[in-house]
Amino acid sequence: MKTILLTGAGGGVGTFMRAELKGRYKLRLSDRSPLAECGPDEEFVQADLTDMDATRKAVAGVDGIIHLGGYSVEADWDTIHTANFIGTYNLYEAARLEGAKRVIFASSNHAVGFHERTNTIDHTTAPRPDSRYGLSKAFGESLSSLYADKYGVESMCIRIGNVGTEPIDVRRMSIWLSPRDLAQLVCIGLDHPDIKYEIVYGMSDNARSWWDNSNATRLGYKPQDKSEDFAEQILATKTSDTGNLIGDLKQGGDFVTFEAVDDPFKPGLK
Ligand code: 15L
Repeated sequence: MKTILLTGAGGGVGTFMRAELKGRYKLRLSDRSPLAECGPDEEFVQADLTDMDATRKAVAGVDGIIHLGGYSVEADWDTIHTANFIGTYNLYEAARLEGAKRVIFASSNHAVGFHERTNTIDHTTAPRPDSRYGLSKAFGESLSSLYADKYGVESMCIRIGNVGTEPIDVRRMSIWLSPRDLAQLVCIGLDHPDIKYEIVYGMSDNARSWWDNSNATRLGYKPQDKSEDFAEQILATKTSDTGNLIGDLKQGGDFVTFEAVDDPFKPGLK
């Protein structure tokens, strides 16, 4: 069994991944705070990814890394810079120094959130971040590309939509990702023999998607869950997600308008 480091193991998505990947890999869990307990084939290494020595110790001897650690929504610059820019840089640098071959980078839909929902975008679409958080994910994608080209650290960047047991609103019907479909993508990223640097979208089989996920399909991804199964219940209660025109128009929803909208028709937002 491969030994895989899971950063951000104590978070919501990390908790889903522990359950989904059980028995498939030996998991080395890391987080800033201690975890309650480890299961069979799990070990815990406490690490703050802003501390390079601690990060190297967490990475030493693993075959691959699932990098979920960091701040997962919009925040002030200091928070995003520390957790997502410095943390992700240290992680990649530790992977290079310790010889970890493959990294799964949890990118986000917010790296491309300024695209309109009517635009179908794919893995070749350049970032169009909707927030400092989205910018940090675009940075992570570029960092992955640099480390693949220059140092041979291979990466799959997953532009994750919204992970949960079911989609929670109209926008999430387009970007929903079930835990087992995320696990399938992660396993492809870790085990596919021919990955150097890839971008895929982290979504289930969503009929209302605005993403062309043919790159994931090419790599063997066959999502098992469909957001349409929840359509009736969601559409019965919700039509707008954000309560404003621009947020409902853009893929990133209210990350786009957060801090930006006094006047939703501001030219910069169009
Ligand atoms: C993300 O990237 C966030 O980590 C998550 O908390 C959600 O806000 C999600 O995007 C989303 O767009 O729904």
